[in-house]
Amino acid sequence: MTRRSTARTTRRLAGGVLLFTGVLLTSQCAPRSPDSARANASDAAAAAQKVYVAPGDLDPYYMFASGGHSGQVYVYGLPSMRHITTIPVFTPYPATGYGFDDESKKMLGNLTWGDVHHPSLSETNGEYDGRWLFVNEMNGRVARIDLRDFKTKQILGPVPNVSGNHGSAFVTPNSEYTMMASRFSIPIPKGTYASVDKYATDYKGVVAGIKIDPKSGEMSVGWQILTPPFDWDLGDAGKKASDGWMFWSSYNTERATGKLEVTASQRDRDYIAAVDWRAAEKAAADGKGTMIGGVRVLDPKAIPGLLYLLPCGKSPHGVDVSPDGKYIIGSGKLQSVTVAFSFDKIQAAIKNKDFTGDEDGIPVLKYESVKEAEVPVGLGPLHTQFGPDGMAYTSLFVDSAVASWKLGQWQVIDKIPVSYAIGHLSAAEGDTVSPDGVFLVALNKLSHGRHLPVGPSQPEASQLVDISQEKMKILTDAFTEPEPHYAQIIKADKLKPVEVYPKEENTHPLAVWDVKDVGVTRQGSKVTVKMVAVRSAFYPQTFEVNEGDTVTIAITNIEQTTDELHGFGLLDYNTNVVIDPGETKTITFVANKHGVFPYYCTNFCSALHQEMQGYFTVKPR
Ligand code: RUQ
Ligand code: CUA
Repeated sequence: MTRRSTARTTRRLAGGVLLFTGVLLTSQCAPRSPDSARANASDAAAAAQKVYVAPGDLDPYYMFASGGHSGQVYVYGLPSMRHITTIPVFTPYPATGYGFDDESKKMLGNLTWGDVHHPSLSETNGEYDGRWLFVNEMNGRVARIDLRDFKTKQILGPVPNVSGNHGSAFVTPNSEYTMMASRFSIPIPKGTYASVDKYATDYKGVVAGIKIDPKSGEMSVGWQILTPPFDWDLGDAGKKASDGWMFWSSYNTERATGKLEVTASQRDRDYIAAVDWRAAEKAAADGKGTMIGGVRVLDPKAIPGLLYLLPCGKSPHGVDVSPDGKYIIGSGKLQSVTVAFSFDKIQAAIKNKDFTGDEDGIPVLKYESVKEAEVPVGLGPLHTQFGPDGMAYTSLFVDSAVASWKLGQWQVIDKIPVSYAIGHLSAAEGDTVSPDGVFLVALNKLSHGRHLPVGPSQPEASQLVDISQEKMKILTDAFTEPEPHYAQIIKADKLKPVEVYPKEENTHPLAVWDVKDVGVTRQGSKVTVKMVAVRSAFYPQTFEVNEGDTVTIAITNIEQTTDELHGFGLLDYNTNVVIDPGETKTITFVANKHGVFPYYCTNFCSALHQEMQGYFTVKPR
């Protein structure tokens, strides 16, 4: 450690970062003997080797990390932790022209922000199959990214009745559904007014199944289940033993308003909901429930067997199903234990009506009857991920650490401090029925200057942890923009992305593949420009319209060579699109300013890239 960073750390400690002082003082400020310095150096060398991917070599894993309120998804290679690309989803992104062309603009609708939380890879038999990535966002939407080309293909929503879609986008083991849940209950359908004083009675929560077409991945609204006004937090789909069930954690089962920190912390226990989604699917298919906001909404009071509540420590956050599907892990986020609920015991309790009461007619199961074990992981357990052989890893926000433990033994095996304040964690293939172990990434909320200073707005820290041995080890630090709530890590060889769009697949009605077919056509005040982009020119190089015309420019990049992208930046008209090899994109706008407007290629493509330019002229009215 350099003197400068030691001084910084000390200042910061004096400034009151007390949570982590124990760790910092022992590991960073104690005097070092020459022996321990040597040991540290060889430790560092061993760690460096584990993350080093030689030039030209490829990482064996992809990590897809949520970009939080940036609205994007970030793609990393592991173990190098190199940021490879950004997939724009809910936010315009000039780097790829996303949100500027007609097709992506239409997908975004009127919203130009989203808060992406939980990426969920499509699955077949509980294994990531490398076809699609689903991501939720808080404005009641879910998106599908096609992993064939790493592009957003569909944004569904805002889905009616769902307000604050946090408990999403968890996919079921054969990608039957991606799930949704309301974090903020409201009177439904959306648009209904009721004073906040009526929160406990007139506001409703909703948990919902979004159907996925098995061939195309196209999503459509399935069914919704009406719930009391709890705040639904996170979810996970049952698998193997518990396939067909879905679990969501909740807070504010007090149904309180005001300062929730206080008002929603009165009870010792909140709940995990256990939803029989196959029963919900059947009830909806049988025409049960009522249409609210255009969606079939099922009332669990009227349709018994859909939904049960498991008492869980106060204000739980994550809920995670073990790879064999036998255990559901969750806990109060201020507890010092995490709890394994047994799926078998849940089923037995349901059968025996082992209930302690109900919430609006929804049965509450007896804690003692469904609890398998309490594992003393440490303070502030949030999320659990899994490795092979029953290994489990729980993030501890308050302790700022990861605890490893074993299913069935319920004992902590190891604990490792992270820097700092971990939220989620993600293990290689960690949500599948056969996790890989090997690596885990701690997705920390704070970075506290473990990087070059960049002003008050600091990145988040992600740390790669070696979990191949019983003793965990931090290998490297990486930083991200806001904010990786969750990530999933998939074996790289499961993905086979295309490098160009084959010409034969381009069915765009305005595509042209030969420069002799380009040109301008007019129908009244509607002007259509068919354009070709190819090294190193646009065809046509100039075109003219009249002020007030509606102009559609369809640009086809006729390259069939890897990496040969062209951009089309049109000055003063707020337009920039990037067209991949073999792709056609359209831009439509009204030529509401007369004059001469240069356009040029924004994506460096060849030695004569700078010459790739033209003029758009608009004749005054
Ligand atoms: S949540 S840590 Cu969506 Cu855990 Cu952020
Ligand atoms: Cu085409 Cu630069």
